[in-house]
Amino acid sequence: MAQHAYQTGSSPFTSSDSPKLRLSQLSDQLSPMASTHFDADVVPQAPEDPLFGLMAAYRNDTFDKKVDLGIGAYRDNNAKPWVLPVVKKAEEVLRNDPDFNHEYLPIAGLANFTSASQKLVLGADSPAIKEKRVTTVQTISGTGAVHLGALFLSKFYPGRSVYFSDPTWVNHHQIFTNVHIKIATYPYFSAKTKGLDFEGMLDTIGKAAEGSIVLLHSCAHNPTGVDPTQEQWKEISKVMKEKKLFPFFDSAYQGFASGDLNKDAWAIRYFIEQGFELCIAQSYSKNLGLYGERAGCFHFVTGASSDAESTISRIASQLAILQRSEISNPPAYGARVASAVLNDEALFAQWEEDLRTMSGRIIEMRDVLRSKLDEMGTPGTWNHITDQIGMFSYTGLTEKQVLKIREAAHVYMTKNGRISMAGLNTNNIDYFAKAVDKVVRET
Ligand code: PLA
Repeated sequence: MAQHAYQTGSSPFTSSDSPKLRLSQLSDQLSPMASTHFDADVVPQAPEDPLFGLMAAYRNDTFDKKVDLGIGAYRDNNAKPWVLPVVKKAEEVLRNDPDFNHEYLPIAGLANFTSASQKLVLGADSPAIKEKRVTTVQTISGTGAVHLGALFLSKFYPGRSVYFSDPTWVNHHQIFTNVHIKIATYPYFSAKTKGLDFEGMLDTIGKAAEGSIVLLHSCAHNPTGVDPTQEQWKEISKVMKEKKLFPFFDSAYQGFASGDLNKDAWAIRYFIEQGFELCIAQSYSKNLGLYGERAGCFHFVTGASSDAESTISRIASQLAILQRSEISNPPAYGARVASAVLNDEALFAQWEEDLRTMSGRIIEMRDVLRSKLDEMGTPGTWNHITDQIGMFSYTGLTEKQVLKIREAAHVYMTKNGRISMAGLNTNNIDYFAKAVDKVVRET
């Protein structure tokens, strides 16, 4: 144990010393004996998180016309966060429930939330649910689900690499690196067409080592807004089956892409029909607007077999151990809100309407932005704005242009040229389109 060399009794410095001097004197006195084995020099300064750093920069900007197109959080037409009407109703139900309390949830989470979440993503009549081949753990939203899945795979599926789309949500890299899974990438975005590089994707996936993990965005790909068509998903599935690859679906935007919860889950359900064993990270941040409540699930689905039920029980038991050591048990409030919505027919119908409101407004903003750029004859092609889907558009603006538009017009977007479409509205879209036009012509 480190020993302390504090002098007791008299003060080691006089009252006229400056606080800075006093501190340095004190540290001189302490340093010879207070040293531990911890070498602070091994801790380098880490860079600020680019996305949360961007949010802070936006907040500190006092310009009245500033535009926030950074983080993927829905905003209404007044650029304000939107509490979904269905969430307000569900919260009222909770408030009036005499049994509402703040007890711990079980390790695997709120049971009627996790079971309803399985149905939401896999479909109510999913054979995997009927055959009891699915296990679900409530997580710290989508991020926690990706992490729990990665941790589980690092322990029970070791030595495999994970393949990410290039580009992908940046946090995927950090999460899998933290659990020491090797990372590879497959081509995804074609800079030329600003659409899917389907051939490149299939080619690389087809060459991956058997058993590799392939991370797929089930819909509304982040950051590109480019999704495979159903025909393309079928081909991806075929190649992955041949190579015995393991799909890891990140489902952070179900209902947000098309406004239709079933349509947005199509790829996952198709892969399960094809007999894949797979896992899913599911988030309610965007589709229920529960960002800060951290509501989500991790699902593991095994293939059909006579001992599937026993396999799934063993997997569930191990996930529970991991969960217990990581977070003990998940946060309750968001899961209770989501559960109230998922398990009530009238609230569910209201939710579907709210989803159509959000996705509809985003689609409308895509149309308006594209026609404004076309009308101004802004150099380049802009069809990708309306071809892309979901929360984001990958504009094709270069890093230089992104920095310029921030400096000159106070428009905030990530350096890769991604914009959160929800940050646009009828009040700022004209300003934004003109700023894009200017930066494209000048930079
Ligand atoms: N997966 C993908 C593909 C995401 O885009 C995000 C969030 C998550 C998981 C995690 O979200 P959750 O933990 O809140 O469920 N992406 C955001 C925010 C919206 C972020 O980076 O944390 C984004 O702006 O990219």
